[in-house]
Order: sequence, then C-alpha cells, then structure tokens
Amino acid sequence: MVETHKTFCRFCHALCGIEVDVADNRVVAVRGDRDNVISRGYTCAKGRALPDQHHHPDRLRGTVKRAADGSFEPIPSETAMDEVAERLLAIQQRHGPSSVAVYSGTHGLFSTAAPLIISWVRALGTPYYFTPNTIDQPSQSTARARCGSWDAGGSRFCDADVMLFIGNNPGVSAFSRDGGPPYANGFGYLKEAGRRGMKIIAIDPRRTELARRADLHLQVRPGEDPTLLAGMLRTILEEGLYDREFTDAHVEGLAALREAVADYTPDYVERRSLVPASQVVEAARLFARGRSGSAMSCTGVNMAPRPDVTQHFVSALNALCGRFNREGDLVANPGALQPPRSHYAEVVPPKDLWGKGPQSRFRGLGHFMGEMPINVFADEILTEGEGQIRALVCIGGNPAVAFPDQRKVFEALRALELSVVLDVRMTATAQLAHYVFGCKLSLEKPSTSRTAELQFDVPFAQYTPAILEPEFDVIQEWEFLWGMAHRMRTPIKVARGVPLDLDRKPGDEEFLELLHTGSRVALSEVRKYPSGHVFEPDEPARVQPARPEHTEARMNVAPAAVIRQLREIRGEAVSDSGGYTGEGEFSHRLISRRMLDVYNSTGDHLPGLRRRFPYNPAFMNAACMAAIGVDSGDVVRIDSDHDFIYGVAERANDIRPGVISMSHARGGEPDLDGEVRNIGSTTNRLVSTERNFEPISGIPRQSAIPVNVRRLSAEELAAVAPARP
Ligand SMILES: Nc1nc2c(c(=O)[nH]1)N[C@H]1C(S)=C(S)[C@@H](COP(=O)(O)OP(=O)(O)OC[C@H]3O[C@@H](n4cnc5c(=O)[nH]c(N)nc54)[C@H](O)[C@@H]3O)O[C@H]1N2
Ligand SMILES: Nc1nc2c(c(=O)[nH]1)N[C@H]1C(S)=C(S)[C@@H](COP(=O)(O)OP(=O)(O)OC[C@H]3O[C@@H](n4cnc5c(=O)[nH]c(N)nc54)[C@H](O)[C@@H]3O)O[C@H]1N2
Ligand code: SF4
Ligand SMILES: [Mo]
Repeated sequence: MVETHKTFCRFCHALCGIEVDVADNRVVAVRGDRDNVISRGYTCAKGRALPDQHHHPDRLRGTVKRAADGSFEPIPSETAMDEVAERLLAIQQRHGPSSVAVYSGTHGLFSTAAPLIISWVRALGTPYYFTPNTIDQPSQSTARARCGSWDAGGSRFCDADVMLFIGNNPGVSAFSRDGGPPYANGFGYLKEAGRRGMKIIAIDPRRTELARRADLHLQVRPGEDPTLLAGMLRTILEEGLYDREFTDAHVEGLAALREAVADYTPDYVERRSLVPASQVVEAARLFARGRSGSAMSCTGVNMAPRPDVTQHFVSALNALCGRFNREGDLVANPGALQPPRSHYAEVVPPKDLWGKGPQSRFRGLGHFMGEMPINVFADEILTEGEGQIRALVCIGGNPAVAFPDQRKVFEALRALELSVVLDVRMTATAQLAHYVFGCKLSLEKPSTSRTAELQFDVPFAQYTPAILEPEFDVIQEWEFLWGMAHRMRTPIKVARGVPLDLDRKPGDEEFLELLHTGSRVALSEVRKYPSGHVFEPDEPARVQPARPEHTEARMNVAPAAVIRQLREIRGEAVSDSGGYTGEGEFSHRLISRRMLDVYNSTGDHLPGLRRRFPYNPAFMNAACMAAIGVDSGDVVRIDSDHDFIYGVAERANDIRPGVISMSHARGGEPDLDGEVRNIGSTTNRLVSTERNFEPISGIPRQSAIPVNVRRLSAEELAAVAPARP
C-alpha cells in the first residue's frame, strides 16, 4: 500500500516542501508540495532523486572500520563509538587537547547536530574547529565587521524594487542572503519580481540563468569586481545619488571613499574589467535610484582575488543608499523557530573580528569567527611539533575534494593517526578514514525549517517527522555527538544554557524540543501544520528606535585596510586583455560555479543526476575551443601555477573568451585523473594555500584562477578511460 507523507527536502539547504509516496518502507516518488507557501510546489532534480539516494546500493548501511589490510569491516555503531572515544582520549592524553580536530561540512552545518558540534569542540578544548565558512564567503563577515551593519536589517525581497547580484546565481544555487530571494524556488521568485517591475542587475563573467533575466548584465572579467564596484561607487558619489539623510546620520568615511575611488573612472574601469563604461554608469544609477532592495553577493566574488574589498563595497553600496529598515518599519521576518529578538534602528558599530583567539602555526592566520581557517588544515596535520593535529572527526563533509590544494589534503588525510567520518556513503574522504559511521538520510530523521527560516520573506516554519524507518544500523549526527560526550565525559549544550544529560540519551522528539528551547513559536504548535505555516506575531513586529548607547555609532565606508588594498589594485599595470599584466603567461581564468544536479559532491553517484553530465564539464567559449583544437567531450589539460587537472571540454557561449567555468568538489584521488569522463576532476588541485590568500580568513583564490589550457597529447589521451555506461 502506498502512503503519502508531507515533509521537506534536505538534499540541500533550501528545504522545499515535498510529498513523498512510501510503500514497504521505501520512497517510491517525490513531488513538490503545492501547499508549502514558500516553495509553492517547486522541486529540482536533486529533490526528485531522494528515492534513489535513500535506496542506492552504495548507501552506507552501517558503520565500518578499516582493517589492517585496508579493507573495511562492518562494526556495530555503539562498539565503534566505544573504540573512537577511547582512542580520542588516549591521543589527547598523549599530545594535548589540540591534537584532535573537528570538521563540520555542509551536512554537519545543516544538521540538527550543529550546535552540539560547536559545544563538543569547546569541551574538547581544541582550537581546531573547521567548517567550509572559511572557504565559502568569509569576506561577508569581514566586511560586516569592518563597515559595521544595521541592526534592523534590510527590506524583504518581495518589497524590493531593484536588486544588484554580484557573483551569485540564486535560481541554481538556491542560495542567497541580505534581502535576496528565499532559498527555495529562486527562479519562481525572480520571475514574480520581474512581473512586479523589480529591476535586476547581475555582475557575472557568465551569462547565467540569473543574468538572462536581468535588466542589466555586466559581464565582468573574472576577479575584477573590486575595480568595477569602485567605479560604480564613484558615479554614485560624484552624481550625489546616495541617501543623504541616512548617510548624514549614520555613515562616516564618505570623503575618504570619494577620494579613494576618484581615479576609478568609467574608462579605466572598462579597460580593466572589460565592462563598457556606459554600463558601469547605468548600473550605478539604476541601483542608486531604486527605493528599496539591496546589493548582495555570494561565492563568486568571495573566491576571486581581494574578496575583502569586493565585499566591503557591497556593504558600502547598501550603506550609501540607506537600504535598511527604519524606525517603525515592519521587521522583514521576525522568525518563528528562532528565539525572538528586538530590531533597532541603529548601527552595529564596526569591530575587529580577528587577531584574537587561538593562532595557527602558519601564515599568520588564526581564529576567524571562532573557527580555524581551512587554509591551514593540511599543514597543521602534516607539520610536527606542538599543536599538530593527529585525529580528525569529519561530519557531513568531504575535504578530499572540497578543500584547496587537493594533493596536500590527501597527504594530510593519509597522515592522520585517527580519522573518523560520518557520512552516507564511502566518499573519497571516507576511503581514507579508520571509522566511517553510516548516517541516517534526510527522510529518516525528524527536523524543522529553523536553519533556513530567516531567508524567507515571512515567519514560516515547518516540522517533519521521520518518514522512513531504516532497517539497518545508521545513526543521526547528534547521536554520535551525544555518544562521544557520554563516553568522554565532555559536557555539551544543545542550545544556549541547555546542557544535555550525559547519562541519559534523549529520544528523537525530546532532542528536537531541547534544540528549539526558547523559540518564538512552540514546536508543538508548528507540528500541527504538515505543510508548514506562517506564524505572524499577534502584534506586527516593528523596528524600535535606537537605544541611547547606540545613537552615536556610524558605519565606516572607508576602513584603512580596504583603502590600502584599493590603492594597490589601482597601482597595477593593466594588460590589453583586461586585468593586470602580472599574469601575462596565463591565457585563461578559471571560475567557480554550481551545477544544478549535484550539491558540491553530494549526489554525484546517483544515476538520475549523472544523466546530463557524469563529470563537471570545463565550460569554454567556442573560440577558445577552436583555438586549441578541441570539441565538446574532448579532454583538456588545465595548468595553474600550482598544479594541473584534466577536464572534459564543453562549449558554452554564455562565457566570454579567456574564461573557463567549472564546478568544484568532483573527481577523487589524483591517481584517478584518467577517470575524468566518469568522475570529473577537482578544481581545488589548482589552488595553492600559500599564495594569493586573503590575510584574515585565509580564503585562497578558488575562482578567477589564472590557467593555461591545451588538448591532450596522444600518449596522455591513451591513459584516459572511456565513459562507462
Ligand atoms: N545546485 C547546487 N546548489 C548549491 C550548491 C551546489 O553545489 N549545487 N552549493 C551550495 C553552496 S555550498 C553554496 S556556498 C551556495 C553558493 O551559492 P552561489 O554563490 O549563488 O553559487 P554559484 O551558483 O556558484 O554562483 C556563483 C557565481 O559567481 C560567478 N563568478 C565566478 N567568479 C566570479 C568573479 O570573479 N566575479 C563575479 N562577479 N562572479 C564570479 C559564477 O559564474 C557563478 O555564476 O550554493 C549552494 N547551492
Ligand atoms: N575550488 C572551489 N572549492 C570550493 C568551492 C568552490 O566553489 N570552488 N566551494 C566551497 C564551498 S562554498 C563549500 S560549502 C565546500 C563544501 O565542502 P564540504 O561540505 O566538505 O563538501 P560536500 O561535498 O558538501 O560534503 C558533504 C558530505 O555530506 C555527505 N552527506 C550527504 N547527506 C548527508 C547526511 O544526511 N548526513 C551526513 N552525515 N552526511 C551527508 C555527502 O555524502 C558528502 O560527503 O567546498 C568549498 N570548496
Ligand atoms: S532546491 Fe532541490 S535539493 Fe534543494 S531542497 Fe529544493 S528540491 Fe531539494
Ligand atoms: Mo558553501
């Protein structure tokens, strides 16, 4: 008998509402749930692949332990936890607390275990807490801290009349922030906004799905966003298009910024960024003349050179144009499952987030937002001495393909005395581990929409029970954390001020209740609505007047560190092909992107998601392909100043000549290069962690990477395996 359940998809962070048909404890079909008022029936191919993901033969159906001969043997998860706890304690006893590191990947951060993971790290006393945040969009935090921010936030996407998107593609990535569209159904929201008359400006070297919808697409040369945004700011300042009332009251540094961008004339910007001068001016006017709506950016510019400058300019654009909610305005979204908070019409003053806390032994880097930069991950494992990492616990992540300098990361993963991975299948990282805990997949776990709720335009919340009951020994991430804390006697908290009892494991629902302690809306209330519900507060939440102690604080649009970097950029000689001459020996810049069918490395083994491309293509302009004599489907070799990869070329005239666009986190061991047609390749092999990194977060240059590209020699080609059916 087929039973239909309402739930939400957790293949990615977007949490689209879905209906799943279940027969004999197996999912047989997934459809978008039209009753979910956020996603409105939308699903993508990944969501529709949930049945395949849950029942795939490669799914981990229990915990495994590596034997002396390198093979993996099944082991009961409780026994494995006993052994892991004992070994972690022994390692810490011998080498001190910092010998253990924890990495929480995307599926750690979005899991219900996220707060437990942080709490466990604190209890272990190790400085080595890593997450993808320091190789994702760290300059968002740097800029927010340097510039200061606005406590009451900006307007809702549904009220915006202009949006400036810089290096992001929300329809495909389902990712956005700062007043961008809700995660789920980005295409739908963008279409609706277009109908309402909202103007879209997109800055991207590629004519993306977003750019095709835009009123204005600035096809910037990769990595030249600092120059382009400086030019836009210059126009806004010169033409007096900024919000005088707001800046007079809340912003400082206008004169210094005006001076610093003075020589970023439209003609100079055109020469360097390849965006026509007229478009630079037009974009500045279009954005500044809007009434509401913000500038937002994501990974594209954070991975490209000088992300701290680009991100600061994003903050400066919003500050100059006063794109924030004022006293008495409705709060964009008061939240539902988050604890309630007040919103004030005041500046959160600029502050330093760095230079405090534990330091790394490498490159002058140290804790950034409470985390150790991934930049130093491999070196801290490989380098002997005080502070060396000897054991790693990796939760829902895949460093072997996601971290920069892949060859060094492999070496580091091999060097670990103890490596413990929590995953749903044997990834490239899991293959090198000593213990791999098979985890429950989304439909087997109860959860809520808490992690995504602030990106909705309304205070929507949804709860889902577990839909499937797996008949094998798989665990939830939080059960592992509790299991470790219980055995190692490390106190952990599930929410602020809410410790877990180390001697009595809570039940699933009890755990969720604890996790949502203090939420504005009780979980029991949210449970009543299977498709979720909008929980408007009884009294509309409005922005409060500034508190007396905050009335003097101002946002700073011209912090010294940014102005210094801006001068350096202007001092570089510009080459004929745009950009600066220092990279003369490289013909192309390789840029990052997301593919709709996989989530970083998640899903790259599922037949339904491999149909279009079983690899991550190297998208190139036809002219570039003709120049090196290759066609779509041919394998090319791509060399950076650090290393090389193979890629399968694919014609794409949505990118300008001189650019290669490729997604990350594919491929595997460097030995598997010949399998490129079946597994793709890891762009992060091209990236050095020792050069071209941002000095505070350590994010290296993972986009706009200077490369050369050529066809393979006959000998090289002979070693490339054909595509398997
Ligand atoms: N389908 C799918 N969705 C995902 C993911 C996935 O792998 N697949 N990954 C998830 C993750 S982890 C994250 S962090 C988010 C990221 O969300 P987004 O940042 O929206 O991700 P992308 O779609 O890669 O968009 C980045 C854009 O930046 C452009 N770009 C690259 N270099 C430059 C540059 O130098 N300048 C400018 N202006 N643009 C540049 C690229 O062409 C690309 O269109 O997506 C999430 N969503
Ligand atoms: N060059 C370059 N490098 C990049 C990027 C780029 O654009 N370019 N993007 C960066 C970004 S933004 C990010 S976020 C990182 C991603 O870095 P990671 O988070 O390390 O990579 P993922 O592939 O997302 O790893 C997720 C893992 O979780 C597993 N998984 C899936 N579902 C579950 C579950 O329910 N439970 C558990 N326990 N595991 C599960 C998957 O099998 C997979 O192994 O990569 C970064 N690296
Ligand atoms: S965008 Fe796709 S993968 Fe993400 S939640 Fe929605 S259906 Fe699932
Ligand atoms: Mo990410």
